[in-house]
Amino acid sequence: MALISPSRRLRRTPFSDGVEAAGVQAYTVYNHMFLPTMFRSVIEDYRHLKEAVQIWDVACERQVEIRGPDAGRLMQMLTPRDLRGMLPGQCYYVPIVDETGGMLNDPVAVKLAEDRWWISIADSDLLMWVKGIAYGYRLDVLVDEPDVSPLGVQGPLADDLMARVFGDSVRNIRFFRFGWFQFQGRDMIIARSGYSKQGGFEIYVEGGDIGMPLWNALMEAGRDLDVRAGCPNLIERIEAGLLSYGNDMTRENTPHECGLGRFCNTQTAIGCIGRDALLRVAVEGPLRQVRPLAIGGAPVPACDRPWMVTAGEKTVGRVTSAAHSPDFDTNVSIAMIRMTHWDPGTELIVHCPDGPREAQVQEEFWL
Ligand code: THG
Repeated sequence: MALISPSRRLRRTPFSDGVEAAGVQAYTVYNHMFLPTMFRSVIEDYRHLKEAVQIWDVACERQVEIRGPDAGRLMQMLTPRDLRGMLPGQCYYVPIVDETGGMLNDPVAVKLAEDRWWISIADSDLLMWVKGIAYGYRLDVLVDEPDVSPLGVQGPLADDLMARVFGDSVRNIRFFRFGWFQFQGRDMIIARSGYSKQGGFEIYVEGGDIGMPLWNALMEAGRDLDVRAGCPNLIERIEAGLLSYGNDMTRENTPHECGLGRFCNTQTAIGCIGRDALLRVAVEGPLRQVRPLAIGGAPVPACDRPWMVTAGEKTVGRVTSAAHSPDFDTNVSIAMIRMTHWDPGTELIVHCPDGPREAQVQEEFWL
C-alpha cells in the first residue's frame, strides 16, 4: 500500500514521538488523528495485551468539553441514557442519536462537575452537532475541544504499573469511575476504563507538553513488567464485543440494533433528542441486531467493507468486523443480523472476499 502524506489536517498526538520510537507498523485515522493499529503483529500484540501491560496512544478519543449552567441539560438532550443519577467522578457509556434515533457516536461521558462535562468521542465530528444544538437552543454553555489526550494503560499488570507511577491509591478506582492524581505537579484524571476487556485505566492528559514525560515515566517504571507500546487490538475487541463506530454501526442504526438498548432509558430521559423515534423502536423492538458470528475456514482477511450474510437465497445481514482468534481457534466477527436468523446456533453463509464460508450465530461474545 502507498504511504499517507502528512499534513496539518492529519493530526499527530502528544505521544506520537513515543509511538514512533516503539516501532509502530500501522496506523488508522480516527477523529482526523493518527491511531496506531499494530506494533509487532496483531497476533503478538494480542498475546502481550492479555499477559502483560501496554501503553496506548488513544489521544484520538478527543474530548468535547461542555461548560456552563446548562451543561447538564445539554448532556441529557444529547443522549437517551438517563443521567439523573450520575455523580461527578463517574463515567457513562452513552449512545448519542439524531432526531430519527440514528447513532451519531457512542462516547464515554465524563462528569467533572455539575457544570463541566467531557464527551470522549468515537470517530465522528460530534463537536459540530453539540455546538449546533447549544446554539440553536440558546443554551448557556461553552462547547470546545480542550487540549486533553487520553492515554490508555491496559492489560492484567496495569494496576501494578500505575501504582508505581501514581501511588497505590489508583488501585481503588472502581470501574467507570475516575479520580484526580498528580504527575510532576500536574493534575490528571485517571479512570478505570478502556477499549479492552483486559482491565486497565485511561489517563486524561491535559496539556500536550506533559505527554512524552508521562509516556517515558510509564515505560521506565514498567521495564520489568515487560510494558510495551500497544493499541486497541482488532482480535481482542471483537472477542469482547466492543463496537467500533463507523464500522459496526452508523447513522443508519438505532442503539437497539447495536445492542445498546441497555444504555437507553428513553422513558425517563426527558428532553433527549430522538426520544419519540426511540420510544417507537423500544415498543416494536429492532428488526435486526448486532450478533457475534463465528466464521469457519482459514484466517479471514481484513473486513474493509461489509460482507453479505445469507441463508439460502436470502440476504439476512452483514459482517462488519472480523479477525482470526488464536485463543478461540475460529474467526470471530461482529455482524448485523435480521431477526429471522439471529437465534444462537443459526447456520449462515458469510460471503468473504475469497468466497463463501459457513458461519454460526453465537450465544454471546467470546470475552
Ligand atoms: N474510552 C474513552 N473514550 C472512547 C473510547 C474508550 N471514545 C471512543 C470509543 N472508545 C467509544 N466507544 C466505546 C465502546 C465501548 C466502551 C467504551 C467506549 C466500553 N464498553 C464496556 C462494555 O461494553 O462492556 C463497558 C460499558 C459499561 O458497562 O458502561 O468500555 O474506550 N475514554
